Amino acid sequence: MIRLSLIFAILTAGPFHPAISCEGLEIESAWVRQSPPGLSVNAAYMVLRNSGTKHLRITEVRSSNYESAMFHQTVHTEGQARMRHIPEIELGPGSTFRAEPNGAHIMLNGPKQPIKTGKSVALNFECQSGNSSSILVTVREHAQE
Ligand SMILES: [Cu+2]
Repeated sequence: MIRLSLIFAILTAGPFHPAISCEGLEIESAWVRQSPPGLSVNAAYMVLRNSGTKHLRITEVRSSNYESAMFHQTVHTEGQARMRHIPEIELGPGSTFRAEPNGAHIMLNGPKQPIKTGKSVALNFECQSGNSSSILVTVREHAQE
């Protein structure tokens, strides 16, 4: 119960109140990294956790601020960093998926408006259950401590 109330406190601390409706899905530490000028992609990072008792599958991610969005995994092969598309995120009960710099991320392609530090980006996660969870994520230069 302590953990749940803590998460509630974090979610309600910001100016926006995210509506979370994928059963059991908790989203923490979400941020979008500001890209260097001229680059038309951004990466979003966060921790996705299944706090429920059922298997959770995220089948799609979208953003109304971008032409397209998808889960990516950075893979290092032969001294090169490549990005691989992750079609689905599977979360068993109690398990966590971390999207962090140099690892997994949500690739956001083709911003519809200029994306600047301090702005909010909308992300929508669709789950296999047919429900979806929406959050607003702030654009930052670095992860928040
Ligand atoms: Cu990517």
